[in-house]
Amino acid sequence: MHTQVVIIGGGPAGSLLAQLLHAAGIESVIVERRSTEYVLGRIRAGVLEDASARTLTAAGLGERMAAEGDPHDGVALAYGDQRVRIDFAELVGRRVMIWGQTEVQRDLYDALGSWGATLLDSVDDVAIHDVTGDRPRVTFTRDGQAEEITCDWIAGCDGAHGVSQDAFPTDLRRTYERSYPFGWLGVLSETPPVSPELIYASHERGFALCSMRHAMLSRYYVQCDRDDRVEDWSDDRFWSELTRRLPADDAERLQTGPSIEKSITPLRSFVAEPMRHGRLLVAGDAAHIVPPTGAKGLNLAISDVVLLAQAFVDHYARGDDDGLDGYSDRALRRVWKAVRFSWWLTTLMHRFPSRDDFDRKIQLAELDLLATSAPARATFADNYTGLPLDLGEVG
Ligand code: RFL
Ligand code: PHB
Repeated sequence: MHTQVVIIGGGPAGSLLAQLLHAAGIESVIVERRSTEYVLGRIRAGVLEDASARTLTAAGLGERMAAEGDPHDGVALAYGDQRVRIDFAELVGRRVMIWGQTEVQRDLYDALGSWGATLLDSVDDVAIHDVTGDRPRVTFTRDGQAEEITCDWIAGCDGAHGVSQDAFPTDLRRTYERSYPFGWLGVLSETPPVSPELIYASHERGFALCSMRHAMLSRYYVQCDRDDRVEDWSDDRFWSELTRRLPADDAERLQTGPSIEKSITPLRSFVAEPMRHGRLLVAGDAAHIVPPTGAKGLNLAISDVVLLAQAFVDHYARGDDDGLDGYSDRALRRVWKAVRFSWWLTTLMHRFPSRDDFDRKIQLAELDLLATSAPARATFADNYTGLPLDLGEVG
């Protein structure tokens, strides 16, 4: 088989790329390690930046989001019994959209299905070959059969545990990493959200986040030890810990119920540079990971893909390779700003086991600065709702 672009990974980055390429008349094939059922069942991100929501709408994926998503004009930061509201609408004139990654993924797969995209799922042993030549190849096995696809380009959209990173020679690749000495325990419950807007809470016992999917589905997180297992956290322990970390009036309002999903995520910042080697270009979690505190991972996957799709369009439609040549540098400029914001917010809001009272005083001073300074809140709002892409929106 031959195609123009082989996309490794059918998560949000890979499936959005296939959708944008199709709209421009560029052929692609997606190879995905997991079953479609598994990909559609994953519970992950919940917050879309303004530009991400507009990108999805421009790509024809906005209908359900417009009807069922929930635009938010602000979030609250809580510490002790205090709350600071960051009013996005007033500070930067933008908003975010509460629309779960699970829904985004479903809309993407429905759209791909509607025009008959080639999405090969449940493949094994994916391997990348000849990226520095003119005719790269991807090999894999499917239903026990060895298969090969030749192509012009390979897009590595295979997430944090994929194979595309290994195709970069170690002497060409530089990695930057920070791991944090804690994780997040996330719970989904069929209860009304405690507050209409997200609450990020910094507490002596550790961080907590109150988020939601819709009026009867809440998503909550508490900071936990890196090595904790889900079995260590009964529902009772989870709710009691969450309650202790919220301001008293929120804690009183909190409605608890059985968890319908519970998982632990370790927190990590990671960037691998460059994002291109020969005819392989990587996007999304395959190139960078951020801790979920800033709600940036899915948004970065979308903004990488917007740049990448435009670069392919320029290449095929006009023979202009500036976009492909500049892809890595342009994407990384944006990535590093999101890495910085996610690291900063993680550092501000979490309890670090090795830190002392001085560090806590600095955190509280910074929270107080946010409470009392509109410019400090505006900087937060600018980063949280999403810095502009240095490329007009796809449309
Ligand atoms: P994905 O979603 O991991 O998709 C990669 C796909 O590649 C497949 N794959 C392979 N396929 C073929 N061959 C191989 N060898 C392969 N290896 C892997 C995988 O099966 C998968 O289908 O990466 P992508 O597309 O780059 O998307 C990135 C986002 O999923 C991720 O950044 C976000 O979920 C991060 N994230 C959040 N991002 C936000 O923007 N806002 C949020 O509010 C937010 N909250 C979160 C999050 C991530 C979390 N977890 C679970 C890490 C909250 C949590 C708890
Ligand atoms: C979520 O709703 O899952 C969520 C929201 C905000 C974050 C991270 C996760 O920063």
